[in-house]
Amino acid sequence: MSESPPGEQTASHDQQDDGGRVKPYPGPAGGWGSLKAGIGHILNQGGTLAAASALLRVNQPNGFDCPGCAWPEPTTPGMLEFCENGIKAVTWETTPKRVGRDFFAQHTVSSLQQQSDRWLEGHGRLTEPMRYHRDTDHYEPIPWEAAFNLLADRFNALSNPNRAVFYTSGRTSNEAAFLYQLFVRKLGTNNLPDCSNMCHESSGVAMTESIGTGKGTVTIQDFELADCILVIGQNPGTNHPRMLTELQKAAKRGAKIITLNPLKERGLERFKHPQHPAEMLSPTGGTAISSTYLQPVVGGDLAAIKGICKRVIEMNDDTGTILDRDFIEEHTTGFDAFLEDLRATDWQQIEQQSGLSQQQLSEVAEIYTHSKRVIACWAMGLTQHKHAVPTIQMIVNLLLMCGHIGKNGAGICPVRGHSNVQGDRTMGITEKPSTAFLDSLGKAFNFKPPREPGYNTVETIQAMSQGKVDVFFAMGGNFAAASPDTVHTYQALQRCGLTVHVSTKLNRSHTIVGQDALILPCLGRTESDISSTGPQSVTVEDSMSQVHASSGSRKPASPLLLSEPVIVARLARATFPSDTADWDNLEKNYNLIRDKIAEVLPEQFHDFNDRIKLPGGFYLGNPARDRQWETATGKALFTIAPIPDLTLPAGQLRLMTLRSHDQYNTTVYSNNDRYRGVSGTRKVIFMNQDDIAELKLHDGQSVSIESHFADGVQRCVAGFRVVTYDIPRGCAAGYFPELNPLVSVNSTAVGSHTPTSKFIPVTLSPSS
Ligand SMILES: Nc1nc2c(c(=O)[nH]1)N[C@H]1C(S)=C(S)[C@@H](COP(=O)(O)OP(=O)(O)OC[C@H]3O[C@@H](n4cnc5c(=O)[nH]c(N)nc54)[C@H](O)[C@@H]3O)O[C@H]1N2
Ligand SMILES: Nc1nc2c(c(=O)[nH]1)N[C@H]1C(S)=C(S)[C@@H](COP(=O)(O)OP(=O)(O)OC[C@H]3O[C@@H](n4cnc5c(=O)[nH]c(N)nc54)[C@H](O)[C@@H]3O)O[C@H]1N2
Ligand SMILES: [Mo]
Repeated sequence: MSESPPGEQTASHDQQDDGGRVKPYPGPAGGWGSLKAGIGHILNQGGTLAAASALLRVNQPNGFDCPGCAWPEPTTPGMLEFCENGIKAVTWETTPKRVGRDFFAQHTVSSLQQQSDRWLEGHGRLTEPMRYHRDTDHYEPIPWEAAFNLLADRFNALSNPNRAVFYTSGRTSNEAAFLYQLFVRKLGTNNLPDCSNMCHESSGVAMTESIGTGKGTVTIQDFELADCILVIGQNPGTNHPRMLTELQKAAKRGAKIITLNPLKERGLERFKHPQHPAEMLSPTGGTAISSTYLQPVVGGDLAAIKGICKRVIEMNDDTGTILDRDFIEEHTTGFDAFLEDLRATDWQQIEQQSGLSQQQLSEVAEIYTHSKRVIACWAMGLTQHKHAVPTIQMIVNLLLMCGHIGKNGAGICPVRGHSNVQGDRTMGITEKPSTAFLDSLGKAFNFKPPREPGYNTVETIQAMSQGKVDVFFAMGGNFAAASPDTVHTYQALQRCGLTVHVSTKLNRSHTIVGQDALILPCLGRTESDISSTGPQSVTVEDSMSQVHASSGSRKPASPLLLSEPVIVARLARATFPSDTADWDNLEKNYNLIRDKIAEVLPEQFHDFNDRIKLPGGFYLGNPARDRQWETATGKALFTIAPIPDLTLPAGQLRLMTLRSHDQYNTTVYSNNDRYRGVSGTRKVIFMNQDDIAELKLHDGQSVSIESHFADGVQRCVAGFRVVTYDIPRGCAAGYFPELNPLVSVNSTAVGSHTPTSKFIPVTLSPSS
């Protein structure tokens, strides 16, 4: 049996985790609850006026991009363009609390390991570079120059550049990401795993094969025209709250919103806009968002969507007018085989595997076929499954049948997570770069980039655990906590010679050290970045391919912080003293970085420095939106996939891991989850009351949870409270990252290698 990961022992004694209370939340999403929570959070972080003034610059033309999610800003932003969870992200960064050298002198790393994620990050901003000393078990200050020289020595001493790995989290700006991948490729490796590998990788793989682009085809304006919006496996009320504004406008206009989600998520039921006074004062319970709300079983979406497609065909058989025959003829291939496969699929199998009835799915097909402009949105509820890629491709099939890609008001919309995760990929943060990108990069910087593909996140963990990695370097994020298989991942990181984290705040990953370890503290989004040539701004790309500038204005949390681009440039100068790239000037003037980006990616980034001056920035374009299909056949592809049999042995449940309303990935703001009615604890497992009874458990009981994967490794967590919830039978839910010890690193989505953190087969037993 695997032992509890560090932090686990005290998480239950954490003064904030008091065992918890559960009381259903009666209100709509947003509303007064949201306003109260936002203000409460500002006060809790001890920043009153400072945080409030920073908020006035969120998502404004001359301000900074909200470090929350990747949902785009409207073309003419209102004065307050942020949400409750944006407030949390901003105040978390602008906190007056500091983790200085005294803090590290006080706490050994072993003692920090015992603290919860929330305790670690809650201590505030990092202030100076630190190096781990194994003999004292403390982090101690190290000057920047010494840190860069140490890194340069390690990089130059590698027996093979592929023995170093460079992770990126999606908050990193375009400029930092571009320099970072350049440095890494000059070193000679494509080992550039990123958080996308655990996130929307499945969407990219699926869409690239089907329609020739890995990015969504819609823009924010399309939401104003759509008459039907599907929201599948996504919880926007918590994770993309500003999306509710668009959904609310659509619902008020009479557009149909169809939700597929095993859980009843409050934001998809009702919403009251906290920044609209008239609405706030009205006694009604807000706007109803979903016109149809179906609760498939966890993992049942491929079957459900295939059922909808099948019904569309049946309806077309009756009338002959439903399919867009001209579109299918001109723009697609594979339709006949797709049709044949749908006809051969029987309803009984669809019902069994989706957990939905033929009638429920037929009703969706009815709405779909009566709509002129359809958008399909999704997020982690689809991407983190073994069959994620064919499931997303089935959504593409559904839209292609009636020509809903490449016209205004319609299209596909994978809603991204981190605020610049999409931009990082555009800048070349990927372990599998295209030949065209490498050719262009090599030409612009006069070198031969490595061609061999690198490690993705899961392969990184496996390589580290096999002793194949000497240096693990992370640009942001919290690799140890966010990755699957916590115990295994910790051991893997501990086998590295050196672990390095560029971070704003102390987190779990800093406590899981290699033989040697460094923490390099950096500026955050909200802070001013001033070089010898003047104030610098960076750029980001949102979920809908809009690129715009982001400029912080707050005084940095410490005078010793460096920006991410500067950290990379100095690292490169130390590592390659006679390199031909002009790192010195690139670091002083980010316009020069953007000129180089324009040189490497001229089609999308020509006149980059001029175009970011436009209000709202500029749109990168999307070939599929223009019905240019950059696929092998030059057409969009209908794909076929059998419905997987996901039946589990008796007694096992399908556990999905989710975000609470008060967290940003591994950053936990509080132990409350307002819309789900939980407060005071995160150690819960949401279950159907009939399953609770059948397993002879009771609500409020403390249980151990064990997962069951084909690799046979035993994985277990203890002390989780059973909570009765509106969730289909056989399904359960709980929070990430507390449940990550249960996710097998060996269970990944076919084709995208994304860990299957939304489908964990588990059994429960009463905790002793
Ligand atoms: N405030 C806040 N904002 C965030 C984040 C955050 O942690 N906090 N994280 C950011 C990041 S990186 C990301 S990727 C996004 C994540 O955004 P989401 O994908 O919305 O995040 P999750 O909490 O993982 O929620 C997944 C949703 O899918 C549903 N679901 C799970 N399994 C299935 C299934 O099999 N089928 C269907 N149909 N539904 C399913 C769950 O019930 C849940 O509603 O949010 C981003 N924005
Ligand atoms: N079981 C399970 N596991 C999951 C998921 C799930 O749904 N279930 N979701 C997956 C998904 S979608 C994602 S995206 C990953 C997230 O994985 P990561 O992106 O690696 O994790 P985060 O928690 O977002 O990273 C938080 C840390 O980023 C640092 N940080 C914040 N702002 C900045 C900045 O401006 N610069 C720098 N350098 N550092 C900064 C802070 O130190 C903070 O502690 O987790 C994945 N893991
Ligand atoms: Mo994500």
